[in-house]
Formats: sequence, structure tokens, C-alpha cells
Amino acid sequence: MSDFVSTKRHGNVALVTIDNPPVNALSFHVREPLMQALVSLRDEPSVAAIVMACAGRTFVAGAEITEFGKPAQQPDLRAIVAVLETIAKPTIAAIHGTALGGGLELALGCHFRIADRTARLGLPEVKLGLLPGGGGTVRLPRLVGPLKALSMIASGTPIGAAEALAAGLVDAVFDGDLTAQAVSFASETAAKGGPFTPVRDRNDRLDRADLPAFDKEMAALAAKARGLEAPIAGAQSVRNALMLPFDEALAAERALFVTLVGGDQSRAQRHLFFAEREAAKIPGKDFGKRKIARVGVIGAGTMGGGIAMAFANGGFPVTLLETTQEALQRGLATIDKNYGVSVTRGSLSEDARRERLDLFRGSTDYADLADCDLIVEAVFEEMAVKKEVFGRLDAVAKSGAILATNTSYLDVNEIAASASRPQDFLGMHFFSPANVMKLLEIVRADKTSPDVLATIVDLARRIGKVPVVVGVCHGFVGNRMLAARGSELETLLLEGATPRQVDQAFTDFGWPMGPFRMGDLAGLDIGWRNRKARRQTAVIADALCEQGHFGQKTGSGFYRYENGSRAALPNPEVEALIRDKAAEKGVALRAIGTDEVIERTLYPMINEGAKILEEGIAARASDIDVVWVNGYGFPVGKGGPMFWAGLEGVDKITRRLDHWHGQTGKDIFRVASRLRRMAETGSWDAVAS
Ligand code: 3H9
Repeated sequence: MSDFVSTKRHGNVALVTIDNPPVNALSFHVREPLMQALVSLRDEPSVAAIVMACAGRTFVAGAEITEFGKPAQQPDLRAIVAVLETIAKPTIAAIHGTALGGGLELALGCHFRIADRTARLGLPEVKLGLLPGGGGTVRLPRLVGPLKALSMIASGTPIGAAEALAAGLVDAVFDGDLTAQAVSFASETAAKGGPFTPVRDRNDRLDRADLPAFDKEMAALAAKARGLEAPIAGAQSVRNALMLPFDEALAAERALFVTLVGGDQSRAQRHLFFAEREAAKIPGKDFGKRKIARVGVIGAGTMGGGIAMAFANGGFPVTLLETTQEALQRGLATIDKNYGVSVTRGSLSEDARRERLDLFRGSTDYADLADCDLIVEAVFEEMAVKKEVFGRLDAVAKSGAILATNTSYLDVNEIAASASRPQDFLGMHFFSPANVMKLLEIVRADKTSPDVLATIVDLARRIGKVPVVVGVCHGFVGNRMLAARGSELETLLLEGATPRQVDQAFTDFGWPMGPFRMGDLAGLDIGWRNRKARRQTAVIADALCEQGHFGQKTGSGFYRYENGSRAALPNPEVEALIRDKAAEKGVALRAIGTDEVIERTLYPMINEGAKILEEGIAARASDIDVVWVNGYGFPVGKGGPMFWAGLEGVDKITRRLDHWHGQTGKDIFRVASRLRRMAETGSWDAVAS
């Protein structure tokens, strides 16, 4: 008996309960008593069967992630599973909540697994840059076959109880009191008698005829892994399960796990796991939260419609407001169409589509927003328009309703002043498409009340978003750093780089797409319009737009696109244009290497991140990482820009920024004091005064 593991008898069935809140992670203080309990129950003749279950909200959700990278303490999970497999009497894992990672591997050590109907089971280690290291890659394929195991391990996405039953991962699914049903299942199974075969000895699903299909899947996986090692290691390990004797495959899994757990990619991904959870915490006391039952969204365009869908997807009734019936009907029709696409793709059932559509109420009358607890504005990105909206809203919104602007750049304090309740006001910067993109920058204005902030952070998580609280400045965290990342792009072209070379440097780094290809995809006219509004220029992009080359949609931009194809081909016209513009400016073209591209794009971006920290716009360096990974495609295996700075060497970054500042005199290369301090102390934190 311990605080973390207890044993209770129900007749001849022993019930072992793990109790380690919040998620029953398999930390050392669980493993040790669990091992003792299993050994003693194995040797206790009066026990005919053993049920393993968990207290609280979930079955074991995995190994204790904070233990990785520290000296291992025995017994480890593998030793516990090995003992489980020496038990001749039936062992049953009773799964509720989520059985994840080491939790599912523990369950795979049992003869049987039964699950609550709402349970979810999976091996999400890949999301931490790992592969399952407790035998999951060699036992799971023995139950579900190598192809299903590969899909679960490479995606890391858990499956529901019904799917697990159909796949052979669980033996029964129950509603109601799971422990009671597990005890009955155990006693009936024991009464029927054995022998009971451990999963390690069940080879009938390991059919080598699956090998060609498996190798095809594995090749496809490698092609889209973008430098991530874990999915490939996971696949290799499942392949080993198919090809090698059990013990050899298990040893190979261990070797791969040890390599990954000590590597930078897993460190980066573990950093992001905790960073995301940390970002959702508002320092200070536990602020109360306001009740949100209905959400209003003003504007049914692309952004407003996406935001409305994000709330409906989270189960919230939404009032969608437009200026005219025509615009409203157009917006609602687009929402309907988008849900239809999800049904066609099989990601949404027809019933769910209808349920979601039923959550929408359209209106052209501000008075209809009177019963909303949160109202999000998504109209034109223009100060005067936003101010007018909030002036009108002020007259109808109920007392205590939260008012939010979805601006990407504008001064949230100034917009807040247009309503008489700045304490209820904040920014909610969604990313497009808002129903898909995970990131939500929550912009805290000067007078935003802490309970409003706490309510919106909580709400964001409830609708599946990753919230990060940021302060007011031009572009907040993400777009401000994006501007710093992009400020040298055209200069690189004018000095001799081609769009393809720059984009290649980005994709080699792990970005899904380079900035020029991205510009072509988004439409170069968007940036052109914004620049004109701000009286800014971009030599090459402006010239392209003036000639009607807006990117992919017009068949030409920084690249050429033939017959509507998405394949980006070199564009000799652009290369000639670059040469002409360089000649006009008297710049001699030279060869530009990948290192220079990185130094002049990513280093200024990190420098800007340091300024953002200095100004208190972001509370933590890790918040910036969360923004960039979830909103802009920064490669997860590098942990976000501020984490990557540590890997790259902050010393080196400051040295090279100094170099470029000396060469160009440009402000983006002027080293921020927080970056210099990081180089000296190894910490992004401010020094306490
Ligand atoms: C593994 O198992 C490796 C093995 O194959 C090999 C072993 C040899 N460890 O997410 P939440 C904390 S790798 C430590 O907000 P939810 C979390 O930080 C592991 N801490 O709750 C948070 O702390 P705080 C494979 C953990 O309800 C609190 O619990 N397993 C762990 O939204 C609540 O978490 C996984 O990758 C952990 N394993 O979601 C599963 N898990 O309150 C990871 C959670 O101080 N976990 N915490 O901020 C999850 O996916 C979600 O936490 C879960 C609950 C779905 C379980």
C-alpha cells in the first residue's frame, strides 16, 4: 500500500488502483509500489485475477515527462510490464479517460483490456519527439496488425473505445461503473480458466504479407517528415516487430528510444508541451471566470465566418451579425459549404453537421446581440470602422459581456476607448482559417480586467485553441516578428539570391514553405494593398503587382505556375526583373549561401522576440515559441524561435547580428539588450532588480 497505489480485494479478484493526480503519470513513486503490488499478487494463491485501474479523471496518461533526461530510477516501465507478463492468472486493465503512451503500454502488458465507452487510447510519444519506449511498438502490432499500429504510432492520435474494440486493442467496452464491470469480467474470466496468453506471444496478426503495404506507408511518412526523426524511428520499430523475434525487436525499440530522448528534437518538443500549458496560466491569484453561454460574431466574411465556426465547433450557440441580408446569407452559405466539405471528407458526420448549423442565428440588427456573453468583432481592419462597431455595441451589449476585437495590427487600447467599458475589452487575434488554426493571441489592453482574461484563456482551450496572452504593440508577437523575419527578403534578392534559394533555405530548416512561395500562395496583392495603405514599398513585389502578377492565382508571381498547377517553377521574368532593379540600385550581384539567408531572416526575428520580452509584450520566451509553432509553422523539432536560439548559440547570433549591423546600419540588426543578457546568463528571464 502507498499513497499512489492501493490494492483492494473483491472476493478472489484483486483491484490495484493507481492514484497520482492529475493524469496518473507513471512517475517513480507510482512505479515502485506498483511493481511491489504486482509481484505480491502474482505470488498470492488466494488471488485468481488482477484488475488494474486508476482513480480520478483518467487511466495512466503516460510516463512522467519531467523524468526524461534525468538518471533513470528502477523499476522502469519495461520491468513492470515484464513482471505482468510472468503472471499466469488473468490480468485486466480497466481503462477510463485516456490510456496514453506508457499508460497504454502498461495496459498492453495485461492479458485483457476493457474500456469505458468514452475512453481514448493512443501512443502520442511522436508528439514529444519520441517513440513508445515501453514495448508499445512491438506489442501494439500484435493486437491490431502492423498497418494500424503504424498509423497510431506515426500520427500519435488516440482512437476511441469503439474503434479500439473493432481493431482488437480492447476486449470489451462498457457503460456505467467500469470498476464493477472489470471485477465481474475478471472473476468470470478466471472461472473459465486459462492458459492466458500474454500479448508478447500473440503473433497471429503479424502477417508478413503486410510488408509491401507497410513499406509503402513508411516511405510516404519519410517523405513528409520534414527532418523529424521520431515518426521514422516509430515506423522502423513497428517494422522490427514484424521482422524480428520479440526480444530483439524490444531491444531495438529501447535503443531508438534512448537516442531520441537524448536528442534536441525531443527536448524541443517536450519544451513545447509544457510551454503550451504554461502559456494558458495567468500569473497571480485564481481569478474568477465569467459565464459564456452565447457568443456574438460581427462580420460574416472569411475571418468572421471562421471564428463563428470555431465557437460552434466547441458547442457554443453563435449570433452572426452582418450589415445586409445579402452579406449574411453569403456568410451562412459559406459556413454551410465548409461543413459540407468536412462531411465529404469524412471528418464530420451528417448529424454533427446539422447540430453545428443549428447553433447559428443570423441577424442584421445589433439589438440581437443583447443576450451574448462574448461578442467578437471581425470587420474591416480599419480603426474608424472598428470604433464605430464598438460604439454601437456599447449601446446594446449586456452588462458584463466581454467585447473583443479581432484586429491583427491596430491599437487595442484605442479601440477599447470607443466603448464605455474598457475593463470588459480585449483583443482576440485568430489566425486564418480561424476554424482550423490552433493559435489564439489574446491581447491584454491596459484596462482589461484579469477575470476577463482568465475567462477567454479558459474558453480558448475549451474550443481547442492554444491561447497565448500578449500585450499591445503593432502586430503583437507573431506579426511583429514576422515583419522582422521578412525585412531583408527583398534585399537578399537584390544582392544575388533567387526566390528558390531563399525558399530552399527555409524548407531545409523545416518550415513547411518558404516566404516567396508563401507570398505567391496567399496572393501578392494582399501585401501590396497593405503597403500602399501604410505608404510602404517593396521593390520587387510592387513591380510584380504593377504588372498584374499576384502569385499562384494569376499563374505568375515570384514563381511561374503552368495551367493552374500548384508546382512552382522558376520565373525567368522575375530573375530579369531582379537583375534590372539591382542594376538600377548599383548593387553587384553575388552568391548568397544558406547561412546568410538564416542570419538575415531568422536572427532578426529572434532579436525582435528579445525586444518583445524586454517590453513585456510577451510574459515568457516560451510563449513566443508557442505563438510561432502554432501560428506560423515554425518547425516543432526546433522548439520555437527562442528555444532554437539556445540550440543555435545565442553568442553566435549576437556576434553575427553585430556584424550585419556594422555592414548595413539597419535597426533590425541592433542587438536587443535582452538578447545580450541571454548570451551572458543563458536565461531569457529579466534579472530581478
Ligand atoms: C511516454 O509515455 C513514454 C513511454 O512510451 C516510454 C517510457 C519508458 N507527464 O494537458 P493538461 C500535466 S511519453 C507529466 O492541461 P488535459 C500537464 O503538464 C508520455 N505531466 O490536461 C498539466 O500540468 P499543469 C506520453 C503531465 O485534461 C496537467 O498534467 N503521454 C503529463 O487538457 C494537466 O494536463 C502523453 O504524451 C505527463 N505524461 O489533458 C500524454 N501529462 O496543470 C500527455 C499531463 O501543472 N498528456 N501532464 O500545467 C496529455 O496529452 C494531456 O495532458 C491529457 C489531459 C490528454 C492526458
